Amino acid sequence: HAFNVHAFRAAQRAAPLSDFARELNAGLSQPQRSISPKFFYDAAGSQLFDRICELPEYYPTRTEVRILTECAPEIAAQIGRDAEIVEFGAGSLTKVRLLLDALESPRRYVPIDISGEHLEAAAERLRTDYPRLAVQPMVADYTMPLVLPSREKGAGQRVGFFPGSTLGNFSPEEALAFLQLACRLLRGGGLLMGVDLVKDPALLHAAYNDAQGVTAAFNLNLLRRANRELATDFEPDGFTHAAFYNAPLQRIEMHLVSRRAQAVTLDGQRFAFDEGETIHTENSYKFTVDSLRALAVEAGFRPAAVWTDPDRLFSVHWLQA
Ligand code: AVJ
Repeated sequence: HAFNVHAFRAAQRAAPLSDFARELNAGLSQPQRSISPKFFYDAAGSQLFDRICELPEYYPTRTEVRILTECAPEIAAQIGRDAEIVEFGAGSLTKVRLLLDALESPRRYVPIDISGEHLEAAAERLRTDYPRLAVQPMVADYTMPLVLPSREKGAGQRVGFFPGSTLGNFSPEEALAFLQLACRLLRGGGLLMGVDLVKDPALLHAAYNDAQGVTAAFNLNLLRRANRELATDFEPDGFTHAAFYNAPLQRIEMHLVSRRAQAVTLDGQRFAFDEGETIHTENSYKFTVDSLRALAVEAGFRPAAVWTDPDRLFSVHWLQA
């Protein structure tokens, strides 16, 4: 176990320049400025995201939870007994409980996350609630090749779990690359993945432009985080939230729009913004059941079952590896 939470934290403390500083600098230097959505999730951002999941307009979380709950017996039948679950990008480890509750004698659970901060505490709570389950968190970047603990003797299928439509944050090329890696890792087992579906753009628009402004606060938190961690001097009211559906590319785009001509300093470097110039902060791709299954085939999977809600807002796929 070369990668463990404590070693990672020690390495983080020693890091001279954070990933955030480096990527923000690179992102602000491009003609279309951008920053990866992975930086949304500091403590404040994670809290705002939890509030997004409760919003009346934000249907994905509650719809996926409903599908996982209602279809759990069918999902469990596909997976079988003594399974080993590997979750890609595990946050608070709540959705996996729906799966664990439905499975017969799940053996091992390996939540993989780039941030070890809350992983060990969440793992400990899970150990308390599932005393027969071996919970083995890994701090790693799951978009890079990684080595899983070797399979236990007599274990059932190795099953990847990738809920929340996180796949939608990847470009089509990145999504294919991730699925290819996952397919290799899960050979002989499968991937259980939740993805958001293409739908009426008005519903999509509402989900990312909520009336209470929580999504706006989530987006703007990136600038507050930069001010907190990197001592940048973004003015809190200098930017506004923008989110729209890019129909040809089947994705929601989120941006931060400069309200006026202004300049920001990062690491002694000055970045000038025109009025209306944007920082692209997120893509959230939407899929059809068929487009997702075609992508999975391209990555080497055999798409098996798919579950959706009656309104076809969201989908959960069982892809055999
Ligand atoms: C966690 C990437 C699935 O795209 O819907 C929610 C993030 N951004 N509101 C999404 C998000 C704005 C979310 N994902």
